[in-house]
Amino acid sequence: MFKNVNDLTDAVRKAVETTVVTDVHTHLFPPSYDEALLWGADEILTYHYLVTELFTVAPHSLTCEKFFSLPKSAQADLVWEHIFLKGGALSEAARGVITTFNHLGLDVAGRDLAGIRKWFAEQNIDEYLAKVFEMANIDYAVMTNSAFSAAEADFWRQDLPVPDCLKTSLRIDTLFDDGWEKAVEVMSDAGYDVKIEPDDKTYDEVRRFLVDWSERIKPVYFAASIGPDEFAYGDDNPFTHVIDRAVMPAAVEVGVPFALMIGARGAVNPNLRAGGAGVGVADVMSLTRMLQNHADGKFLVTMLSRDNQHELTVLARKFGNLHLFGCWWYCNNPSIIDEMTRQRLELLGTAFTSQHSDARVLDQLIYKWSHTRKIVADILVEKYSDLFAAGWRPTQEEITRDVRAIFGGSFEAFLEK
Ligand code: HDL
Ligand code: ZN
Repeated sequence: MFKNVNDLTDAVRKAVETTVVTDVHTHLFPPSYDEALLWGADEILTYHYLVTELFTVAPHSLTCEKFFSLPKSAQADLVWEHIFLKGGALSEAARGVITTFNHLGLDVAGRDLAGIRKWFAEQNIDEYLAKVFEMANIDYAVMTNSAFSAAEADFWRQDLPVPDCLKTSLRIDTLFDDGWEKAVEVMSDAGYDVKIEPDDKTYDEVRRFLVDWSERIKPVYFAASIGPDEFAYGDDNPFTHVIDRAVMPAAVEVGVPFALMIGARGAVNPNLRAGGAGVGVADVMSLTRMLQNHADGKFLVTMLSRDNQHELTVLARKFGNLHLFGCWWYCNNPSIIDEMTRQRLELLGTAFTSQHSDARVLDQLIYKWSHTRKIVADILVEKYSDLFAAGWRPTQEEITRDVRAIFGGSFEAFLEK
């Protein structure tokens, strides 16, 4: 039993710092997947968040076309010059690079990019991957594995080694909206009897395609990113029919949740390529109808607009088959992580997953989790201090239990539900 609030808050901070996290959504790949796994100074500096920031300050003469035609190291040099040396590195994505280099023991104060690059060049990726997971204290990360990518299908056909710290998800965005025709082509080429104008047989075949892929890669969940305007469930439209007649029946058959990432407005500025998407407010009533119609299914949800968060969190109180995760993308900034985590704790207790890294570059795991742990620690110190002041006496075990819950424990309980 803690004698005073100071001992309690020290225990809370230690628990947040030392509890293992499960990273429920990333874009990482196994080292055996060739260059698909991004890592090192030039990749972390050309993360699409930083590239888009570069174009907010770069000279007009630097067009996207010119930039993307440069070698990766020259692209990184431009980001380093404009965002870090001339810009002050104050954005979350820039500060993250500094945090990562610092945690790796690299010469950040000296701004020695050449020396930093040299250090990365000396690393062995298999050992470095294990080192990064250990530094970030992550038990496993869930990858993004597209069911409609030829490279992905080729990788899984070869049965190449995948470290235990990486698990799969089945990414199915292509089934929706303007991807449908490509999805039909991929499934048809793979021997599934599907038509552009879907009939009952087509929906059954889409379901079989998803089940077959699931048997091959054993995904933790199905996943899709859906735009704010496209997320229109419940009307007599293709989106609703694919969900009702193929995706959810397959997810229930396989026994996995459907992870919906809602609100990315695609290609607002296509010139920025991966960084070109914006954000839009989506209709939470669409999700409500989906939950009402699929009580036998389970849904993991994160939304991109800050404006959607309160309504979504209240909805999570109404449906036991809905689990919220992460402060996604444009919400993955301290000011919004703080607001969202407080709101979720105050409305849901520990029945949510506080964060995911969305890491595209291996090294990012270090900063994405270091930054989040600090914010979560400050919030939990406040919440436990309020409880202590009201006479509640949490034990060390209970604090550890609660921290683990929002760092992956509740996610795993939801998967087993
Ligand atoms: O669709 C997604 O999974 C998003 O996370 C996008 O990949 C986005 O580009 C991203 O990396 N956000 O962090
Ligand atoms: Zn992502």
